[in-house]
Amino acid sequence: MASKPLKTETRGRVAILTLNRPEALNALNSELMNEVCDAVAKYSADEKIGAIVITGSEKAFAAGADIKEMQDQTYMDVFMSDFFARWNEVAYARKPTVAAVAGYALGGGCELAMMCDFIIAADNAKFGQPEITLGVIPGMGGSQRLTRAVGKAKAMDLCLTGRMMDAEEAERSGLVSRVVPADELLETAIGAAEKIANFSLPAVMMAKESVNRSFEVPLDEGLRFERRLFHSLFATEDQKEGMTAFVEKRKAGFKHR
Ligand code: CO8
Repeated sequence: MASKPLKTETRGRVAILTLNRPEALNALNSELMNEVCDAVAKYSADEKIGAIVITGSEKAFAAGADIKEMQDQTYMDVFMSDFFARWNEVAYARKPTVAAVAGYALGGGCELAMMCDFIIAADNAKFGQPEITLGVIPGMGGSQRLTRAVGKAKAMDLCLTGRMMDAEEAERSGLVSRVVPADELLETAIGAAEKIANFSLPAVMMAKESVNRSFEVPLDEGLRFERRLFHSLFATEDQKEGMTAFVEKRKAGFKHR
């Protein structure tokens, strides 16, 4: 029996989704998309889970959308099925998501990582949007999220030449939040997720929503949105607990986790 293309496990309040198609360097096919999106929906709705880590193998986070699945598709096929639109569900997850990237994160793999709230990279990670070498362009956000993350010059360079950038360049460019040795990647990502998962969940979700909002609206609207969310958190017990714990010089015990 073929092994499952996605492995899922939980550690405390963290769900870990591991892309598992080693024979294809975790190329993203429709089955894997559905499994990842189902898992993200399931764990987002699970009150015992406070954060989700998405990872791959040491050789590849994901080497792109599955070229063999796409090869013979026609315009009508991809248009009528709105091919791969479902991946957006990862970007719209309300619970925080962390991408732990080792090895190749190319094409759809880079785009999936960018749908997560932030990326922690192993020192062997390689990012790129090589679609141009296949006669197409990025289709899951590569020309949009990458440009917002690294700016026009670098995004154009990557999308037009199809070259890869290593972890050091990715961190320098603002695509990844941290680079760690490959053998520490998963523990670092789970540690970050665990930390997030133990804060007040409404505050975490609002922080995520507010940062994401900055990409959608003018500054003044974004500032107003942030301020209103900030005000609303004073309706939570966790605001009282967090501030009282600080004043009493003890660790906060958040209730809404
Ligand atoms: N799709 C399918 N199979 C793949 C893919 C892929 N993206 N990448 C690797 N594989 C397979 C190979 O075919 C090979 O299988 P087999 O042994 O059966 O031939 C196996 O994985 C191992 O790969 P290699 O032998 O090539 O391994 P190397 O270590 O020599 O090379 C590379 C690694 C450099 C990563 C190389 O595999 C490569 O270039 N892969 C393709 C990278 C790429 O072009 N990715 C972009 C794909 S297009 C895309 O992602 C578009 C997304 C947007 C879609 C949204 C639509 C709306």
